[in-house]
Amino acid sequence: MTSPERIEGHGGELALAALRAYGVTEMFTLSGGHVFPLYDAAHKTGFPIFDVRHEQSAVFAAEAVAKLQRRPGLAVLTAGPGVTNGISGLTSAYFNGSPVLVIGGRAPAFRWGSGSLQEIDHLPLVAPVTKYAATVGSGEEIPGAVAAALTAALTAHRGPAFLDLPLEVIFSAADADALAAPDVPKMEPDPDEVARAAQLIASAERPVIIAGSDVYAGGAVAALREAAEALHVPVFANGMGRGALPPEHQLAFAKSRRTALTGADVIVVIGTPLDFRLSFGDFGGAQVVHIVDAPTQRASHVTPAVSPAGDLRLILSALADYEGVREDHAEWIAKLRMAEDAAKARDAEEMAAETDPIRPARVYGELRKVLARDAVTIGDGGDFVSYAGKYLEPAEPGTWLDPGPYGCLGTGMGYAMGARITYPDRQVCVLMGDGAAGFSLMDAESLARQGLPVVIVVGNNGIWGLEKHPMRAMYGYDVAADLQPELRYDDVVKALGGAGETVAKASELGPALARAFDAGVPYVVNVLTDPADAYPRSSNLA
Ligand SMILES: Cc1ncc(C[n+]2csc(CCOP(=O)(O)OP(=O)(O)O)c2C)c(N)n1
Ligand SMILES: [Mg+2]
Repeated sequence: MTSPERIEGHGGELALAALRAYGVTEMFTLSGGHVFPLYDAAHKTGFPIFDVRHEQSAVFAAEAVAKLQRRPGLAVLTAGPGVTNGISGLTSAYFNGSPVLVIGGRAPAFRWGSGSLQEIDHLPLVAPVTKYAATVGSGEEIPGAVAAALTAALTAHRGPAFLDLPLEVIFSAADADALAAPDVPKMEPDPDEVARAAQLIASAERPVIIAGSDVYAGGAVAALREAAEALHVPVFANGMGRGALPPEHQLAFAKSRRTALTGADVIVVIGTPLDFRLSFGDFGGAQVVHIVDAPTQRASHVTPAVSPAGDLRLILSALADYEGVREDHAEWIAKLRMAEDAAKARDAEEMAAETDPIRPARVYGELRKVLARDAVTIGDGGDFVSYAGKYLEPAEPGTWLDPGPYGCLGTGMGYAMGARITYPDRQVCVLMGDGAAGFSLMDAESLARQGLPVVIVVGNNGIWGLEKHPMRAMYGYDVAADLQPELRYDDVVKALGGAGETVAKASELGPALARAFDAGVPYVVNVLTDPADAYPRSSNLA
């Protein structure tokens, strides 16, 4: 019997009831006996289970729903190797501030040390890459442990959490207090710091905003727009912040970043770290305002002029309400617009270029013609994905998924699964290097078997391009950088229950993409691209 206040059942049932209370609506998993009770609980109550061929895909899928839907994503992994295979996914979620919960099975506690199958203490392995990690000691502690893990995961700065349930805890019956809906604390910023930031931005001559993933994660997209409009500041974006301002907005910029960062006198970085993607926060003479969603996110390697910390919506709304004197920055905005338009014209030429072999730019030129405004695009690869970042222009926030600063290859199929489940009716398109394909393409089987169609455009240059070109530049030769040329990744996916085709001529790209989006199954457009083409970058190490 289960009352609204008390809940009875085996450990899997107690856990699932608590997870539901926190808004978890599906699990991603790969089978293992240690976690059967969670499947039993799900099966009996119609809770969706999606299964994969490698645990990393389960965690990446959980991360995708967490990133896109801004609620917890759940991966259930079996004891030992199931959990260790999920660690790159957990680490990516840690770097990305994604509220992912991994529940692991665990060898029985009562005979710990006797050599049970897959007996290993997961906590020391996952502790450095989670916000919360614990072993649940008894059935009645399960709801409280789920609440603690998910509250930690959902509290800014967000991030992953881990729980493992020893065999006897997950299989035994118990009763426990049922959970109410979560109460996630919001941090109020220091008003003086916010006022100082507003004043700096308003009185700057050439300010720039760079908005990152936490702006989307914190539900602060509308507040960002209001702040930018109120203070007349051009906006660039990275990660999930891309598309925060629609591309046609007069303050939305993407391609004039270098002009902006070298010319600005105040650079406002919001909801993203001052890491390698942003010159480690050192922009020459410009003053930096770093707005973060928690004090832990303040940089320790540079000292910004001011760094307000707290709920981003509150901070950005306060900036929008600033009542002091402000510059209109019109000249600066006009200058950036000129640079932006010139860069756009160059890009348009590259995206239309008729070359043989095909250059990646053309792939994106053709893709842009068929992508809907709300399409979800996912990057998993090296140079091919750098080009995606350059040429694709997300029009809505929360539609672009890249691996983030951890830069882990292999997110593709897991992210695609999470995106397809989030948006059953939208286009979902993975841009995948041929090297990256090796990490997760087997999970095209999981997508095909579970009726989850996605389009996979493989940039097939036959090399680990982002490594081969830099190695040649550095040493004059390269090793361990070649792949089989012209490999038929489309045939691989056909064999796995999907479909696809290989494209060698630019003129064939458009029709192939149209077929792919109509296919209704996982579909590979395997594009043979020019191996000589290298993405131009200032630092070639990745
Ligand atoms: C898990 C993992 N292993 C290795 C790397 C190093 N790495 C970064 S980019 C890259 C090459 C990717 O090649 P491919 O996916 O074919 O894309 P291309 O650069 O050829 O377009 C490698 C090996 C990484 N980022 N992640
Ligand atoms: Mg490649």
